[in-house]
Amino acid sequence: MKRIITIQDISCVGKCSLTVALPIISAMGVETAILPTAVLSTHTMFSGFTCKDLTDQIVPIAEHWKKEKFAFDAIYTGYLGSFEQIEIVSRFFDEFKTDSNLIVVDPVMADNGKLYPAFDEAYARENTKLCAKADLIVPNLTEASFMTGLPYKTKYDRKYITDMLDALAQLGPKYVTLTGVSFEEGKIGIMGLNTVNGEHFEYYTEHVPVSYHGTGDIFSSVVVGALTRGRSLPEAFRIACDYTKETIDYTFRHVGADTYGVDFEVTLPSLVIKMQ
Ligand code: PXL
Repeated sequence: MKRIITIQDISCVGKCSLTVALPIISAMGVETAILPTAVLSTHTMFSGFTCKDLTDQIVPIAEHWKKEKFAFDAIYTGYLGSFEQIEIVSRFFDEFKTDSNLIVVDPVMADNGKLYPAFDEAYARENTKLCAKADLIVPNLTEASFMTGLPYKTKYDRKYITDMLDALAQLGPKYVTLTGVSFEEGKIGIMGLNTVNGEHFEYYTEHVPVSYHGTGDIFSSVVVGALTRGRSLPEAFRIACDYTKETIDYTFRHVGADTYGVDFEVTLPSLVIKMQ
């Protein structure tokens, strides 16, 4: 069985980061090892959340894994909490990178033109160092704009997106994909660039006009699961776009569904079928 390691926080309530990566990637038939970077009572969009930083645990855990000779088919990072964590995770990449495994960095730090409460622009610049070591990065437009210095726009043309992809490629990853791209009212999706062959790929679904927390983490988890199971890049993004759209749609249509995160628990069987 393939095994991945995902490095991000545990937000105990709030359906994001590890509480979605673990069930989703496991359901895709991939062993999901976790390295929790912090324990929060909720994600940071709730006020008054508690946070226990676990930075001092990362190196001893990694050293133990080295002794045990554990290897990972993919290393997937999401929300990280500090400059120090970026530095330590960057060294983790050096230790656990092999010729055949895949490093996927989701530089979680911003959305809708704004940085999340815990971050500033210097943190965004620091994240570019992690992206430089990745095989694949999956920022949204806001994160891409903070990392490249290009302006954030809500109305744009294809040139704006391809320029953004080129600027992200300059950071160093092999494959770059922008999420939340929309050229047409009612449609949303991804556009990516394979820097090895210079080809672009893109995929769009219907845009359900609502926004839920944690959907980016669900999307990235599905991409990592599908790639680890041997799907091609365009296929992995198609599965992730379709599943994320379906899950947002289900949540939107069901009165009483929690509004802080989507009801991925209900749609997981459909993801399992997509992977057959
Ligand atoms: O979904 C991204 C995320 C993950 N973890 C924490 C967060 C957020 C977004 O706000 O606060 C702690």
